[in-house]
Amino acid sequence: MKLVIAIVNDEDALDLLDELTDKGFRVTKLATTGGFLRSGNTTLMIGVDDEQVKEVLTIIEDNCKTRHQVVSNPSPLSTTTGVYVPYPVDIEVGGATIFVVDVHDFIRV
Ligand code: 2BA
Repeated sequence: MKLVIAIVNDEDALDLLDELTDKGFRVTKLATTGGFLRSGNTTLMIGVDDEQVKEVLTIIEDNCKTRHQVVSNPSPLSTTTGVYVPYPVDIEVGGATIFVVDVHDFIRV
């Protein structure tokens, strides 16, 4: 058994959740925060049999879009004055960041 941990954009999360549950997968949704942007994202935990991993990855890929986001990054105006001015930086976020990990035990009581 595997645990698929998928970090996705909030805007993609509900459609993705719908498709996964419609197809019979069990999913846990967590409200999470990205360490870099410090903004909300969604983490889904999906426990599946080994042979179902490929189908889950395809569903995630179909539902999660890559986005460009402009963030304000403080940069030193001068190293001697220590004055910082924000400047815009374009970064690409997602579609999804996915970890697939082995499950040692799966227990439901
Ligand atoms: P954040 O940490 O908020 O990162 C959002 C986006 O900012 C990243 O998109 C990436 O494009 C950029 N970014 C992150 N760290 C950076 C850095 N040190 N320098 C330059 N740019 C940086 P994604 O790579 O698609 O990641 C989306 C979200 O997935 C992340 O949100 C984080 O919540 C999660 N994530 C990504 N890689 C991870 C990892 N190795 N471990 C745990 N969570 C991860």
